Amino acid sequence: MPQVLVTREMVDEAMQALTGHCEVDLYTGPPEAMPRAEFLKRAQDKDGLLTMLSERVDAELLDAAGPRLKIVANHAVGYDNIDVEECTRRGVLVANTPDVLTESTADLAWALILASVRRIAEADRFLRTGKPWVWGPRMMLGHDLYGRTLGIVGYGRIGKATARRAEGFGMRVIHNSRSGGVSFDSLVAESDVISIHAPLTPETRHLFDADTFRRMKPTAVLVNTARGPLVDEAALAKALRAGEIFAAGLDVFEREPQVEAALLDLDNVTLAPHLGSATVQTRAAMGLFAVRNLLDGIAGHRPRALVNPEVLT
Ligand code: 8YV
Repeated sequence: MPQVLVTREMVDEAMQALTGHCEVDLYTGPPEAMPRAEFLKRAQDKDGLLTMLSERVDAELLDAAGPRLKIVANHAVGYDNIDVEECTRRGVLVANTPDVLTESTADLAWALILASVRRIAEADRFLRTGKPWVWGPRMMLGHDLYGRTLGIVGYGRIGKATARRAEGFGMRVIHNSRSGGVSFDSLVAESDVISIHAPLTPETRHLFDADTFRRMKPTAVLVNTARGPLVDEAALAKALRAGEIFAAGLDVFEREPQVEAALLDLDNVTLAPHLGSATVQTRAAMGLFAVRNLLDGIAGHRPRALVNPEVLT
């Protein structure tokens, strides 16, 4: 039977789909991600790896895994944790799970947009203090969405799904991406809400830095459900504290699972622990997709979502 390593327990349907097809080495250690040394050790002699966002698959890991390895199936649409070029050079397939998480991630972007403009997390925290309060017309004012501009950075599947939802809120939408739309500078200057949906690449790292925040409207909000390092978190904390922008909603962080300490004291940021695709329906679909990719790759078939088709040619 083929040997596979699963780096974190998936939902039941997905775990059951592996049963009978391969021998599973499942990491069930403490809730943190698998320590690197453990990953290097347990990857050895596996036919396939089923990985999550923070397991780095690079030359060192591929050396440790050895020549049996046929596929790395990532339980995510993003694969910035994988050195795809190195996998390709060694004939190792890389697969991801696109499409199935598009709508749930767009929903979470909107949850953070609404929480940011209407101060939902702050309001909830306030009431839980038990402090006395009297309703007043100046209390916890947020901003309208209707008639204002949503700027989408990265106009792929999730960016488009987020844009579609804007119609219901009566917003104007602009976007910026590698293939078109308005310039990044115009988007930053014109948007009342900016939602990030671009992949993490050397070009997009710290796309949002101190200089970008200075060019945003002081009433604007920034939401990131893509990858943490697109935003300079320390600079964001400063901008939020100084009132250079109104609020932010973050589902992803620069050094996950750590959150920049300076953000934790701020009331105008809403935080979530990377929950973009965290719904019962989506996680079942993602898990089954990743398992299908893994088993196909091991059996010598073309996985449905293959990132490096060059390996097969
Ligand atoms: C994953 C994600 O749940 O798909 C992605 O790229 O960020 C999330 O949907 C996470 O990466 C776990 O691997």
